[in-house]
Amino acid sequence: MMVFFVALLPILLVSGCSQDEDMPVDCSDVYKSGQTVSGIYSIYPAGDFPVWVYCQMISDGKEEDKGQWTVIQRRMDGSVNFYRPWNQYKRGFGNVEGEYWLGLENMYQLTRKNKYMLRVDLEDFEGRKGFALYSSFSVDCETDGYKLHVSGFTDGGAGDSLSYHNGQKFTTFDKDQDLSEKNCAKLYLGAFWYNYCHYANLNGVYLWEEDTTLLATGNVWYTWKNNYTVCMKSISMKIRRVP
Ligand SMILES: [Ca+2]
Repeated sequence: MMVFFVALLPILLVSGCSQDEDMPVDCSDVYKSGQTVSGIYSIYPAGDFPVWVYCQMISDGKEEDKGQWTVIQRRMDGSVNFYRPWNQYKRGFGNVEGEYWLGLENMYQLTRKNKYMLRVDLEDFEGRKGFALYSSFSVDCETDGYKLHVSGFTDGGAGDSLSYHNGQKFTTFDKDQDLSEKNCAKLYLGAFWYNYCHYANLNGVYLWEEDTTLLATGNVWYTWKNNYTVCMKSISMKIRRVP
């Protein structure tokens, strides 16, 4: 089975590094080029080298979901360890066929040039689904800590666990940029735009059942269950360019 990794080394760039005008920046471009089936495609967030990404092209028919989503984070089976250092959250890691993180630098490169909306899709272990939609999503550059900007919440049943993280820098266990006197990534075994510390811990530990041993260390989204012990079976964070 072919395995695609996020942020592979540049695929042999020929003659200089000039950007081809037709290189897709994101999954919207891929879609407009005629690739309308969900799957793995290469995009060029910074214009110079390709990054593998999962494109969810299919719309659910509702106004808030026109498809053409660029998936920036995905959990589905616990196969990838998300407790990782800064450099890996910066560059991206995992397997685009399954669980992965697109990388903060790619998120910054995408959202600096165009406007994006964000949708967070969640599913629990009972098969219930919910989502949260944000009309605006962007990430600042590394020197600004990859600070998160998110606004324009619409409830898809999961409630709003992300607005609390708006304006926060990204924290990993080896880079503390949160507001707690401790390191929230170490406390909650994840990596996120922690505040003091979280309502959402989407990069937290993948747990197969409700676990109260270590409170709030799972991949929780507090406002859905009003509970820090119910973990998610699957998560996808995905963005789509808006005019
Ligand atoms: Ca801290």
